[in-house]
Amino acid sequence: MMNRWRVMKRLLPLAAGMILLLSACGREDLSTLNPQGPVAQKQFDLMTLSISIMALVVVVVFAICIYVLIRFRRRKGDKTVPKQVEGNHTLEIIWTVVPIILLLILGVPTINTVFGLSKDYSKDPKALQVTVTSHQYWWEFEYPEYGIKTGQELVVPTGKKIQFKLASADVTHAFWIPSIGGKIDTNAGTGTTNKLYLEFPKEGVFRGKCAELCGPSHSLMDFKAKAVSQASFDRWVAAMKAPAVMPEDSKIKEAFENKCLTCHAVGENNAGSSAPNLTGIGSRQTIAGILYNDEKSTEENIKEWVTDTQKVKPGNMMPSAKDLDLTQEELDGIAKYLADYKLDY
Ligand SMILES: [Cu+2]
Repeated sequence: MMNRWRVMKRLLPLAAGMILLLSACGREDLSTLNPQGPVAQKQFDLMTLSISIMALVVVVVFAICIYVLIRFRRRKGDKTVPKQVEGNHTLEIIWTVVPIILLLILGVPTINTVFGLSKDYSKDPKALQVTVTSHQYWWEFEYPEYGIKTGQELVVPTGKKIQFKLASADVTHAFWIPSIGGKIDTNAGTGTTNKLYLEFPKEGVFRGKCAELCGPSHSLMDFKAKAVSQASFDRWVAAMKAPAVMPEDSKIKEAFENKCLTCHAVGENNAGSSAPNLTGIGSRQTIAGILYNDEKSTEENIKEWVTDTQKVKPGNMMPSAKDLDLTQEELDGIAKYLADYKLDY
């Protein structure tokens, strides 16, 4: 007994550590159990309903089972064969009708919700349209009504239906913001656009994930959904559409144009879309979706990322500084310029 307690005591810190780890240490919530919008709420309600029904069935079945095991067990010295029964109409009706009722209670709201959540708001003038393109391993968000594109951080106004049209540029990924709703596959190839609508009633930053194994950096394919007021969203759109801010230093500007803007884009120059649009990258919460700018400075994170992109996200398409022939001076200059490239909204 003493021994067992000692082992338990030793395991306690490990258990506590696991709980901390599983609760993601206070970063944005990745849980579907804490819904932050009506879509996630409906999905959560369905989970609650189905788990309650299942729990009820388990409790009733186990109670009957345990009762029968105890009440009708063979007692000492009892050699008689139990009475053989076959076909009890009352029982048969009960165990046919009860599951049918339970399935109806489960099925009707499920079908209702599934069809309700697949409503298409792409023709609704009050809804905001966003085109999502997934890439190994980043997310592109295009706002066709405004002619702007951004990467990794989706900015949306609160209190509006956001209608997403989703597809992939390479392999199958899946778009998922656990506390807001989802998930839905983004498929590669033409004509395989999926649709999903979400709502963000509260302002805040919500973490999104790729939910389809898509390669070595699948688990690092994070994005953010930032819900802001309509006024703030309008300011963001205006700032995104403003002329691009370029590096002041001519040498840095040249390096940035020749080595970064071949794939990336800034400001109204939306040509490059093989890599994330960098407009206002200094205002984003992370670099490369996973390097948090409140842990290290944005500048340090950009340098860490560009110095060895494969170390940060194995298998991604972004070349590292040495492949781009970036000198230390150019890297420092570009990192500083990008970190200072903030949007006011
Ligand atoms: Cu993915």
